[in-house]
Amino acid sequence: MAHPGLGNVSRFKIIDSTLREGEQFENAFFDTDQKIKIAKALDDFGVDYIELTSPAASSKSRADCEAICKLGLNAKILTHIRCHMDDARIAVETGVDGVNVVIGTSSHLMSHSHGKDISYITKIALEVIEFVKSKHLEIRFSSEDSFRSDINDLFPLYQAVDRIGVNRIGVADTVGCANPRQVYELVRVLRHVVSCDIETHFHNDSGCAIANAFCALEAGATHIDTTVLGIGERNGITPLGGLMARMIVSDRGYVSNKYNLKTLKDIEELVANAVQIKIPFNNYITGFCAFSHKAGIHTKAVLNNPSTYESINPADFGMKRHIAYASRLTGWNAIKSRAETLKLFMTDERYKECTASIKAFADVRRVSVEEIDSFIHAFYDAQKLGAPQDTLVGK
Ligand code: AKG
Repeated sequence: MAHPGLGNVSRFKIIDSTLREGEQFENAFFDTDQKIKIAKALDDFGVDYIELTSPAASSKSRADCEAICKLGLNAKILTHIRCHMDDARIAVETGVDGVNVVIGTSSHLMSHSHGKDISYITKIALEVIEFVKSKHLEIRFSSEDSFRSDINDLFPLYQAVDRIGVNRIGVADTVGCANPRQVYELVRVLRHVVSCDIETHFHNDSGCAIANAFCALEAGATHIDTTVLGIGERNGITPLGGLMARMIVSDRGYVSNKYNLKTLKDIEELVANAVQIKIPFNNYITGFCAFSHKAGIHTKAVLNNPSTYESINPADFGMKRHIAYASRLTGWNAIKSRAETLKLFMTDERYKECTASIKAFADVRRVSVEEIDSFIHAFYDAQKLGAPQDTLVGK
């Protein structure tokens, strides 16, 4: 149950929709085996809900939904359907724990998609909700394109479904146009308009999907929709890993006790392989340079205390930080650290001389880690033999 007036940054739930919204990603085709692996991995990670494609979409979708329901996962299984009795009748037969119902409420969708007006929407919503409730399943009602919908339509509709005991209402930024302030305002008011839980779904077209999810929680939303790597229609929705990155900075205890964070990379690789994409270099947490430090000023401080330039501890996610030392920006502390790792101990003066030579070398062209390691070795050996240091530059 929600706590009106208080943010839910420390008690949110995740509805992962990789197997629904994610199936709408351009490259996605999940066979049954892949869906089961992904569902199990998400369950192991600890997501609260797994949302599946409507069983009305195709016969395979229905069979896969039934198969996943039989796995006996800890996560609750939802299926996502149109606000239509035909879909609802199929959904309740699949073994799901709950049904996520959606219908467009913006003038764009009412005019150009389903063609129904708000009084029809209210009537059919109530009918579908009563029906699903009569089967003792969880039911959520969402207004697609909420941020371009008229609040004079939206609020009475939400109130009507709340009155008959819907478990959650859904707020969806279907076209990714909302900004964090708008999200905060809408959810804050809604928090006082309905007593049920509030689920939110943010597309990332304008780059606000994570920030919007965070602001929704601050304003009192209870559930956030995610997908692994953010895959979904167009450029997708709030990514699971990105949400974890945001939330662990706000409440490390809640996030690290509740979710099995060390499995994030494996889940992302599983999904990336299934949809034939590479994990982006700048991906939250798992991107190849997410915990790399390069400039001399940064590496010196991080070697002293990582919190100087890290807001997230990579170890929380089973990741490692990386000190880059093969560049013209390298500082002597990084070279000293590397030399000590190689068991090549020198005086600080020597490390500084070695660094000056390395910087001169790396100023000319791109250099590799192996080259710098041999350089440190040569410098170490030469100093033992008493060779002049400047003879080493560029060798
Ligand atoms: C969207 O509006 O983008 C959806 O995918 C549906 C979201 C919902 O059911 O709340």
